[in-house]
Amino acid sequence: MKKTENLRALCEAAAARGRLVVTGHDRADVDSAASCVLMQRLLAAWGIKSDIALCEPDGQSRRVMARFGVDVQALAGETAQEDALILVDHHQTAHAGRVIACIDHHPTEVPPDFAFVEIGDSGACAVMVLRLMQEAGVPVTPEDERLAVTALYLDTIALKSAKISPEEAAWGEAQAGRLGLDEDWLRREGMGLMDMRLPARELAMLGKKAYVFGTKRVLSTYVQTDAMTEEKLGEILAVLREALVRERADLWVFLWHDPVRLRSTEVDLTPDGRMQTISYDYLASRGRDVMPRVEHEMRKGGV
Ligand SMILES: [Mn+2]
Repeated sequence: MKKTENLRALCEAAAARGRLVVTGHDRADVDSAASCVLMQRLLAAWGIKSDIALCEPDGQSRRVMARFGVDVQALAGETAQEDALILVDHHQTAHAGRVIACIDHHPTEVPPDFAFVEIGDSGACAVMVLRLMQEAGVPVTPEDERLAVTALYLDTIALKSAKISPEEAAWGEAQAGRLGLDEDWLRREGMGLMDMRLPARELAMLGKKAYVFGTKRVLSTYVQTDAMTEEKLGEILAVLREALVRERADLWVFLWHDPVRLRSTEVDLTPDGRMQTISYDYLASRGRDVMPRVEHEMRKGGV
């Protein structure tokens, strides 16, 4: 059976039995929100009813999705034990429900065992969902394409992250032009430079994600800035050391990306007070470059 027919059959069966919910990762970003919206449009084109449940959508997703007429706050919600879930933009969940499918772009050594699993290498999950719509032969509007291309810019630090291939970056730029997207705005939003006058306790918690690798729990946050100082970094690390112990994690991976100088720095903190710093002479991708190495180390039992 064709891949999309398999997905359709699974979703039809699940929706006939109860609620079908599409959900992105916690602290949903633009890519998660856009992936949910496009997935719901694919399901609707198939005549399948679904709900979207976003967990704690971030400020950028609220701001950006509003431009597409989507109120992400209205899509915020919880899942229940009896729900059937489609995970987009992630493949591990701590939320209630039975996962029937996942579409994601975060590589892992141990792919999940759901009825439908697609883990690809696009710079944005929303682009993967757009491709599914095209493969399924359902109508794709320029607005759907604009949404996917916007997610691509914002999930790849304006097409500069190592997680996007040169071919896809060129494709994204060409599509932005063809679709009449405001590229200056995309670049600014994509770089997402943070105001470093914000308190360290806020800067330390941006883009927070939790990972489970075997028995180990890893937390990670990052900031995009061209103005990190020794002093600010010291304050941020102090906040993280406390949070690491409080949240009983085995490792905290903090990254700061400098989209202007095209560099990333990773600081790994462990509960025993040790710290490891890794410098990248490019914009490293958390999902593509950093977490696969961390996953490998954690599953081996070391840090
Ligand atoms: Mn993503």
